[in-house]
Amino acid sequence: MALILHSHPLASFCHKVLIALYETGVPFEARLVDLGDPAARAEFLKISPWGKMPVLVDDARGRTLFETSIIIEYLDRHYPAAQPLLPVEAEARLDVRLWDRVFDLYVQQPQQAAVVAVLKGRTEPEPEPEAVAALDKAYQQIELRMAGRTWAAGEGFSLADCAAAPALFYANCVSPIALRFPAVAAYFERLVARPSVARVLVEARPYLRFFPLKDRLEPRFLGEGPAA
Ligand SMILES: N[C@@H](CCC(=O)N[C@@H](CS)C(=O)NCC(=O)O)C(=O)O
Repeated sequence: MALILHSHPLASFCHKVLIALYETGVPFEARLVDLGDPAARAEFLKISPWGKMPVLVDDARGRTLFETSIIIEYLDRHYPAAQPLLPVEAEARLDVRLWDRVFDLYVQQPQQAAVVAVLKGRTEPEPEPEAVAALDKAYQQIELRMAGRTWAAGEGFSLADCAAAPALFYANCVSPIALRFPAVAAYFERLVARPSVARVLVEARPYLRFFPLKDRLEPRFLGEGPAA
């Protein structure tokens, strides 16, 4: 198969690219990376200089790509969805890229740091207060942004929403969104109802029991309630 995604079904940045792949509908092979296995890690480091997932290999075009925003921009250019994930018009494109950065840097990063701290037993069972405060600050900005909007940037589902879905999904376990941030909560519901996102979350289900904050996941995401 021309496209190979080296990834893990639990990893939030892998979800971001999987969502984009399902939006485009392009066929690809998902190869599971087990960074806990020294041999697999050594092999992975040959294609991922910083050892970060996911990595997309496009044999047909002779390219190996890392960094999720770049991978999605590449997919948008060479394997486009019915609706582009990055608008063609420069100002609209800038807006999409801005909100992609907001979700990666101000939501993904603190949630990842909090989850890693729990994983390493530094803060169990409560996430670090610094991470919770950083997320709440981000939620305040997203709340202002999402008032009256359907998607994070532009009219359609975009790269920014690919970034938002996994970021908010895991951040919600570190600092719950509902009640305090109604526009963010409503946006989150639109995201998890999107078929590409719902598919990624269903595929992640068998692995969610390994998520360090699994007790904070809503039962519906574990397949124990109404489907996500
Ligand atoms: N900025 C990177 C972040 C990727 C990233 O942090 N991936 C995580 C999985 S969600 C990872 O590979 N972690 C493994 C590690 O840091 O050892 C991107 O957008 O691709």
